[in-house]
Amino acid sequence: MSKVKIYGISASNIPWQERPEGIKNAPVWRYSENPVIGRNPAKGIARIFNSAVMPYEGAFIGVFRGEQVNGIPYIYLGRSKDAIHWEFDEEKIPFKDESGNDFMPKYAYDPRLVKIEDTYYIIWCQDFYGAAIGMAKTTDFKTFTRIENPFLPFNRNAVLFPRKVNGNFMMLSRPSDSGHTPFGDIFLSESPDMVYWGKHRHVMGKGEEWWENLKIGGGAAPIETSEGWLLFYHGVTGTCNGYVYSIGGAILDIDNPSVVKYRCENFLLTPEEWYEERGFVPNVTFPCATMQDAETGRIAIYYGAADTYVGLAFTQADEIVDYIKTHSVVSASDTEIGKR
Ligand code: BMA
Repeated sequence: MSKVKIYGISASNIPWQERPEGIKNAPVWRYSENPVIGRNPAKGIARIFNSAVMPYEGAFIGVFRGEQVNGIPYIYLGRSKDAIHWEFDEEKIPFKDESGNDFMPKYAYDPRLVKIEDTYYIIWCQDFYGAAIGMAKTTDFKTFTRIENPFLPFNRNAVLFPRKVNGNFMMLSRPSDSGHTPFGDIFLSESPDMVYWGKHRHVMGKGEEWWENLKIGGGAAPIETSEGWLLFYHGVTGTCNGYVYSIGGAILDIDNPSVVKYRCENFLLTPEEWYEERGFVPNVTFPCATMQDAETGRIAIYYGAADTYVGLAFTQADEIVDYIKTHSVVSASDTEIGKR
């Protein structure tokens, strides 16, 4: 029984492996059979990475960033009985506009999947006269209706909260540039209706610590816990050989999520394995989803590896919350409400 309580969607059949002996740093360990999705996973798709999954009807469903063999990314639906072996639809997700007409983005990448009340939302990055956030909703994973783009370009890494807070939908995002964005902080926006977004607040900036000293971005949808919103995000540093993407952790205030209560000064996971260090873009670990089990506190983290593979890692709510709190360093810009 986990001491830290987890609220929201929970499933006891998520993948799990016990913590191996000998972990010296953060209590996060990789699935021994990683990567769970390898190269050329489906016809016409060269690589799947940076993808989001969730429990669905006793099994699992996911939205996957599929890099087509022409190099253009799109989002594909996948299903699995065990959340490890996946089958992908051959066709891209057929997005429609609100009148039911085809409405496909020019490209789409880094999808997140979040259930709020009875609706599943997919949030991704796409062209809107520049890189920006696209959104769609579905209730049955058959019909996918695009909704208004929430923000102006340039913006990436949008992550919805799994419930309304103070009566409004909440979304994290990371304003960016049109290229590889050598800067970036996480902001929070809210909306009464998923159309109009405002009350923008700064949540947290790139870190003091070297592993996240270039930019940060939201990762998995925040997990509601008795300690606050547990957020797995990515932090980036620039080296003479390019960017390195690690996974970080923070806990946001439950009623005012622009306020950071705890922020771990250490990365939770950083590229170390061959599938993280070697691929289309080396040295990338990029979380897009977690699944959790409230009873045991088990958390499964899904992350893109080297823009080529999907990796799976595990942690446990009590341990990760304790680690983040024990190693927390917050700055004034983290703990303030984020309004100037
Ligand atoms: C970011 C995004 C991610 C990608 C990362 C590393 O800007 O485009 O999709 O994983 O770069 O290439």
